[in-house]
Amino acid sequence: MTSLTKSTKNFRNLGIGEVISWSEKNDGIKGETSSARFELTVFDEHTIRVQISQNDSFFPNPYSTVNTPKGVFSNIEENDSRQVWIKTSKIHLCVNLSPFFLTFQTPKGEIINQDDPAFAVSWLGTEVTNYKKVQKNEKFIGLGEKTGNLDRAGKAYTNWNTDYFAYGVEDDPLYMSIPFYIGIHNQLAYGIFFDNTHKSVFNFGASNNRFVYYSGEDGDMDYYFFHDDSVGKIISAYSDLTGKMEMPPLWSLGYQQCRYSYYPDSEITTLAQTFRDKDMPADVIYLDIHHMEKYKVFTFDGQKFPDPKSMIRTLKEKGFKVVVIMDPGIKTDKGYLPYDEGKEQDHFVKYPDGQIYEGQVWPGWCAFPDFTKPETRQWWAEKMAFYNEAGVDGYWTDMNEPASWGQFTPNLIDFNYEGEMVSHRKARNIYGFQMARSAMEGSLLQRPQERPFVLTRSGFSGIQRYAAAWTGDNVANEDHMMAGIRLVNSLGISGVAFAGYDVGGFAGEATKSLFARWMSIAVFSPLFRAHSMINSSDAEPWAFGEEVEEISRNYMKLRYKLLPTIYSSFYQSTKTGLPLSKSLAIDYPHDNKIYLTEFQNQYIFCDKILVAPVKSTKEITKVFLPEGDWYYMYNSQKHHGHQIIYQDCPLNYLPVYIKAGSILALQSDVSHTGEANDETLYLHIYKGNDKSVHIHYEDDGISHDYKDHGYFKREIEWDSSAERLTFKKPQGEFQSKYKKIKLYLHGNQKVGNAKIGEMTLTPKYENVAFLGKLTEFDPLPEHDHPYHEIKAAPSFVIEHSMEDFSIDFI
Ligand code: NBV
Repeated sequence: MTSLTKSTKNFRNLGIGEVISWSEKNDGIKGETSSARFELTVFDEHTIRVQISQNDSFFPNPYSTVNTPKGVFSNIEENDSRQVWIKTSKIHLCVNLSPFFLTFQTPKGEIINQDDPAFAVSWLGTEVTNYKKVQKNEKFIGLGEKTGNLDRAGKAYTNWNTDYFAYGVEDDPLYMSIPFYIGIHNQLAYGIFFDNTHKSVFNFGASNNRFVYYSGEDGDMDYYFFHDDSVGKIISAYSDLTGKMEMPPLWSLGYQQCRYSYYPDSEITTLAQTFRDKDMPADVIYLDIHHMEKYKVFTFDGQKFPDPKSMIRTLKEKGFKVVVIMDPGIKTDKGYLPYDEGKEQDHFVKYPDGQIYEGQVWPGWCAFPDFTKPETRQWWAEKMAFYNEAGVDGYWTDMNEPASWGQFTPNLIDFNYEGEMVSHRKARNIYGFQMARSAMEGSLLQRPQERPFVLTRSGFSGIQRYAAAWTGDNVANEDHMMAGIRLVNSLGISGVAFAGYDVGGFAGEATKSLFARWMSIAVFSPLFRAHSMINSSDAEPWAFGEEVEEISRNYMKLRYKLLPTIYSSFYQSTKTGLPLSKSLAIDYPHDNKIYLTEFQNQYIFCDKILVAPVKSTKEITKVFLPEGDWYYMYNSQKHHGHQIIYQDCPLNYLPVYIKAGSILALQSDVSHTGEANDETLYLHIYKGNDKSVHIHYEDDGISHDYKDHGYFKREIEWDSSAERLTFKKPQGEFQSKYKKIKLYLHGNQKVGNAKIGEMTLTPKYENVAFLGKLTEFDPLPEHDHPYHEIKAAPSFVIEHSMEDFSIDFI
């Protein structure tokens, strides 16, 4: 092949020009123009990769993707109009040859997405951009941890991982980059993942009315185009490509308490005991940077923590797990083993002349391990033996953008990048991802029998394979509370199902009401962790007075009751890649209302719980109920969907609705996930219109046995019109924790008896409350309280039989 003329000379910047030649290759076509080469590869029916380069070969991009082309059938032919068509069962891609530009269509011929024909893919110097036409009323969602509205139209965003203390709710960029978005228009949806780790820009129509575009500062145009018939399927296709999370340890779904920083050891054991004394369920306590001696990673401060092992043992006896922070910066102190070793074994990033790069962080001047180098990840993983020996259970990778004082790492620093040797320009966005990977591998190395839990601040597409994410240093105010929900939902659209925000706000001081509301909302967040900053007032759930304590307790208990549903949903997510917190844009993408600022924060948790977050200052709010019927959770009042309702929202009742036709699985109160429940599974059955299936999933919550039949999985089918509930035979070899099932029927269902084969059961009528007892703090009158409980719900108790059986409500 002749060497290509770089289009840097092409000051008019008009695409890559005419296709000179093309040919078929495995799973697609390849070809060249006068200035670039291209390859179009069919990954599967709904995924096509587009690679365009000015170089002789494409960059490998080794980090984000885990999938290779599946070899599906596609039809390829050239027509008389100088167009090559690549057709799968889902996508018809038209490659215009003169000049080169792409049009993605449905098999019916509807345009899903099209390059701006004039510019298509163009270079400006080293910067490569793909310009796309905007379709009528097109919405743009996703892009991971990005602030702003659910619909990103009219805004532009930069991907450049940034340590941003107390960011504003419109600020950009933050800590993590996920160059994947979904476009929605004309009853269609598609996804685009731009696999390029350089600084990139996504412009969804800011400052122009001609196109949207995405650019990388350097590298190839390498993107994946996804199309299927629902937004959910597009997210699944994206997560087939970039990977899915594995089952996290059950304890990580409990309540997590963090603080910058708890010390000394006695403060931590008292903290743990206080949760138990106050009857507030909790599972995790974090050790932030003050656990270290002079902030040196892999050390304990001998004064504050003279005997970490026994402190951690005490915490474990109380049912707590311990997660420790790890910052990447290694203090450049001679005699400090990690520094000496790192230097000697060549683990630190360097200037191109071979001098180790130093930047300042907490410990003072630091060297930075090159997590893009396999040997360095392995070295770090081995170093984690230090924490493992102390009994630490999980790892928290902070400051891994990487952060340093001044926030301006020089671009010429070299990184290994799996042997490619690249500069900071290409490596920065991947650094935190690879640190989290190393932490996860370290956890597996140290405790091969246990599932790792890693929480990361920085990351890139694919991070979900290694870690949960949290949204960094938020601020204790109402807008931040709402913005955090959108960040988590946007991460969910972008493949990161396990995410959360600092409940109560990291910076600043939460008001009483803000803290209470935030706690109630975060019960419905995949990661439920409160955190706050040094030199701020206490921010534990009992630190805001008795009323907030009661609200927090009630909601924390609700979280634990809901764990059977939440855990089953995590399991589903490991299979589908779909988030636990689903923005309404996933299931109702073509309903314009859901994008309105007043409704854009609403989401569906675990596929059945509609959460309508509201600021703590509001006592009444508008809620948009999407199509279908919905039951207000606290009293099972039924509302028809596709309407806006007005909802009272006193501080102790967050607006939450259950989707008609759902089955909600609850357990009895427990004080932590390691505590045994009462062995009854409480199934709340909501009347709907058709059939629905609930998958109940259990395993031991900690080991990898679930990968090898060590699970209990049972489909429960609810046929609302026939009033028949069918328990399919369980699968797997794990023994269920439940001996009995108690069924509650909601929605004025015909309540006579229930029949299981020949056996007839008569209902008991019970009042059911999802939240704790009514007390003086409930602002609403005790008599005829509109919300507190479901009156006289019919209930039945049955044995948890291991066979197939059905119950008919007659
Ligand atoms: O380690 C201290 C904090 C941590 O608590 C926080 O969660 C991180 O986002 N860390 C940032 C460093 C300094 C924050 C001002």
